[in-house]
Amino acid sequence: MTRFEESKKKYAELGVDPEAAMATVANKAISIHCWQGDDVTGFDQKQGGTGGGIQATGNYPGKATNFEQLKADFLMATQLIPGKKRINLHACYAVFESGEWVDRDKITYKQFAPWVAFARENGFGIDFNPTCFSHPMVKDGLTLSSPDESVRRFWIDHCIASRKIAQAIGEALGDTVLNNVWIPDGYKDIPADRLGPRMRLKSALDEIFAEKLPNVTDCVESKVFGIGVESYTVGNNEFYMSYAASHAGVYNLLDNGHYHPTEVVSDKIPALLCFFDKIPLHVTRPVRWDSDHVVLFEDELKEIMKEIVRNDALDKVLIGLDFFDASINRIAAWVIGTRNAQKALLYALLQPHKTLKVLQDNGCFTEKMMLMEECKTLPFGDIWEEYCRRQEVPADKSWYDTVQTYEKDVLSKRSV
Ligand code: RNT
Ligand code: ZN
Repeated sequence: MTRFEESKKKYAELGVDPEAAMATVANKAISIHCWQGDDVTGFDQKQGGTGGGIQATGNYPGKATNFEQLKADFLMATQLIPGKKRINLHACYAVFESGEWVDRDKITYKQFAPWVAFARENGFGIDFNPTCFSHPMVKDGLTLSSPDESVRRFWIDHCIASRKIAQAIGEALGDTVLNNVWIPDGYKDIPADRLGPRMRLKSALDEIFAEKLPNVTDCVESKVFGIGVESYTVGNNEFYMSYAASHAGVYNLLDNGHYHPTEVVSDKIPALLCFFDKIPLHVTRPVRWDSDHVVLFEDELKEIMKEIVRNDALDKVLIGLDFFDASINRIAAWVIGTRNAQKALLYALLQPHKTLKVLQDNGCFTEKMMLMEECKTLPFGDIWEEYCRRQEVPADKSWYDTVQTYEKDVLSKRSV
């Protein structure tokens, strides 16, 4: 008997079917953020990069500086990751022909058709985000909540343009595209008016979402604070949760770096499942703050995936990743983080959820604790390896050799 077969028997004793688990994880798309490839720089500004409370730190050599390089790097990474993939794009990744340029309020599907061709060739889905940061029209740190009408107009037009692009991408791929609005708006120091900016944001969103678009799932992403935006965030949790709850078709995206440190997204998922038929996620790893470290195979990630699985919410929860580490090989960052998301999902699918629920409902808390702990040392690695083999990606750390070779042959030759 192979190790896999022996392990399968162990899981079967608990009523868990690894074959079904592997089939399920293989079918659940993970939306991989393109912005890990270039530290959230994009192609549309001379001075790209982060701002408004988000920061990519580090200067590991060899980052992608154009569409061709980013595509090549993304492809390299995805070849080492099992499962179904989507590519999460930001509007600043507009692809311009030489000499062509339009500002963000004027972008159209044309600048994203090359991404659609790339997605189609490789069997990826696409998700989309307006880019309301790293741009001269961010005034006093504000976009959609700005008191300056021309600033607000620019960003409303950008968000409307982004939704139209998302719709066109959806039509082209015969799919539904998630369009996520995150803005950096807030104040470093104590505001004199907390209501005004929120009322302006609310009416901006009403304008942005006015048109129904059949191939778009709209969502808004809240946040608690950012570096330089410590005292007040316009789009906080209460604001966006209420907005989503009162606007059919607009969902509340949960980024697990965007809450107070003892709050957990794993507990928010089953709360929102009582009210929403979709919950988009940004899975990240906050270290002391919203630092967007590479996702690791650790407890809260497993807990998030368990909540998705045990509540039968695989069709409702849209899993996207959001991390950007510029201090390590960026392709390895993608591979480690996304393999971990896949790994945690498979791990969650291999837990005896039904049995554990019955124990909870019958008040058998001792037995529930015992079983939960025993499950932690089941031979999960054997199932993960088998899953990778079936997906024709490296099952062990040998994927790193491929990344190292690519670094030597391709990344190290880039002049940045
Ligand atoms: C920022 C948000 C947002 C961004 C990306 C680049 O705190 O998490 O999702 O990270 O849009
Ligand atoms: Zn996010």
